[in-house]
Amino acid sequence: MKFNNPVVKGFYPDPSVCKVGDTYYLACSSFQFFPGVPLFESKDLINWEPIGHALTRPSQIMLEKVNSSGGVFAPTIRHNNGRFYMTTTNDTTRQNFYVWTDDIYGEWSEPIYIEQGGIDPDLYFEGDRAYFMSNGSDEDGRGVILQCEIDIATGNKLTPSRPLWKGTGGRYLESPHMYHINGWYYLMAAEGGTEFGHMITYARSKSLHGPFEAYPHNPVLTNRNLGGYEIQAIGHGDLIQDNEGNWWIFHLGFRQIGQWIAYHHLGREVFLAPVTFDEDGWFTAGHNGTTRSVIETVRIAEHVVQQEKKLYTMSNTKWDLEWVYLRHPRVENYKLQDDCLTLTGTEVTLDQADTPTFLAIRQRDFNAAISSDVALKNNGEAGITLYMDESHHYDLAIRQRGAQLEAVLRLNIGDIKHEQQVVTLDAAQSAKLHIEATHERYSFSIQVGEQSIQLGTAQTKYLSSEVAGGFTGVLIGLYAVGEGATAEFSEFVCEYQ
Ligand code: 6LW
Repeated sequence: MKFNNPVVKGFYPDPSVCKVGDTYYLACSSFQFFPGVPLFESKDLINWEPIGHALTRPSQIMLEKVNSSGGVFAPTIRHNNGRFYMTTTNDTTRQNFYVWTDDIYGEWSEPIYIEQGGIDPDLYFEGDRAYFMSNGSDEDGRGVILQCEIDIATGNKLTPSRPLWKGTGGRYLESPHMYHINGWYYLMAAEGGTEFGHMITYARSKSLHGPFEAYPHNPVLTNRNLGGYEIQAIGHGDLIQDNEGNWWIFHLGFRQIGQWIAYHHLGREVFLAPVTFDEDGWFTAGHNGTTRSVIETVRIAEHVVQQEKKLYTMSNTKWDLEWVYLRHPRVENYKLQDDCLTLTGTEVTLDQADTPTFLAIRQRDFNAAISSDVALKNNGEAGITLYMDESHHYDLAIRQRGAQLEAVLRLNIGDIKHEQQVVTLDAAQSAKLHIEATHERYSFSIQVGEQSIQLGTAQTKYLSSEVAGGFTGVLIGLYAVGEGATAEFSEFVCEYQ
C-alpha cells in the first residue's frame, strides 16, 4: 500500500509514541497553548484520532504570561505496568516533570518534578526501575545526554545525573530516547537544530549506562541534503514496533514553500518512516536515510486506507479535543450552544503575550476555505485571526466604532501593524467572514447580505517560522476584544481542498 506524509498535519511537533495492545498512542508539544500536550490514538499507524490532552488543569502547567514558543516543550509518552506516563519540560520555568494516568481518556495526575535540567525528557523502564534522560551540556558548553535513575512514585533522583553520550558533533543535541532491542541499548537523539539542518543520530551499548558507540553512518535520518524537496527539517523521532514486529520511526518535519529562500508556516508536523535492523544490530531508516512524502510499503495491509478529514465545523469537532486557548483561559468568556460560539471580549488584545478571548484550531493544510458568520454586540471587535504569535497575525474582523460598524483587515507583521482596508457597513450587525488560503497567499473578504466585499490579500510567508521565529505554526482563531464585547460565531467552516 501507499501512504502520504505527514501522517498528522498541522502544528503538532515533537511526536512521541507508545503502544498498548494493538493501539498506538501519540503525544506532541503545545507551547503556550492550552490544554497542553495533545494526544492521539491509532490502530494502523497512519490514521490518527485526537483523544484529549495530558495537561488539562492550570495546576499541572504554569502558562500565565509564558512567552510564545515557551511553555510546554517536547513530551515522551510511555506505558509501564498498566500506567501511562508523559514527561515534558515547561521551558519558561525550566522545569522537567511527568504526569501519569491509568485511563488515557481521563484526567492525568498532578505534576511530579525531577531535579535534572535540560529539555526533552525521556523515561525508560526496566522491571521496577525507572531511568530519566534529558539533554544538558558539558564544561565547554557542548551538548550531552544526561541520565539518572529515579523513584517513579516520587520523582526523587536515586543516582546523580551522569553523561551518557555527546552525539556526533551537531549543534543542539536533544530529544533523547532509550530503547532495549535484541540485547542492545539504543540511545537515539536529534542534532543540528530544528531547522533545515535537523537530523536523527543514534548510538548503542551493551549497558544502559554506556559507553555508547555511535552508528558509523550517522545521521540515520535527515533531509538536510535534499535541497528542493518539499519535506525538510526532519528530526526529533521516536521508534515503535508494530504488531508484525516491524520497526518504524515517527518524527517531526515541515513542508516548505519555495526552494532557495524557503519558508514554512504550518508548523512542524508528524511524519512516519520505516526502520530496518541489519544482522549486526544497527538500524537504517526511511528511503536511503531520508523521509519521503509518499511511502510504498508492504508492512501495512493493503486494505488500510489513509483517511483525511477535510471539513471542520463546530458540530464535527470537539471543543476539548481540537480547539485550544492561549495560556489559561477565563472560561466564563466562552460559551458553545447549538454550534454557536459566544465569546466575551476583555481588554486583552491579540497583540499581547497574554490571554485574549481566543479559541483556535490548527491550520492543517495549505489550501483551505475558512468562513464564519459573526454578530457583534456592545462595541469592541470580533473576527477570525490567522495567528502565529502576538506579533504575527492577520485579523479579519468587524468592529464597532461609536455608532459605526466597520469591517477591517489588519496585518500584523513584527513592528508593522497595517489596516489593509476598512469598510463601513450599514447598520447590519452581522457579516460573513471569508478567508481563502493557498500555499503562498491568504485572500480576505466579507459578505453582508448579498454583497461580497474583497478586503485584500497577504502572503503566508510573513506568518512563517522563518519570519516570526519560534516553534509553533499558524492557527485559525475566533476571537473577541474589548471589555464586554459579545460576539456570536455561527456556521464556522474550515474546508481543505
Ligand atoms: C524541542 C526540541 C526540538 O524541545 O524543538 O525539534 C524543541 N526539536 O527537541 C521545541 O519543540
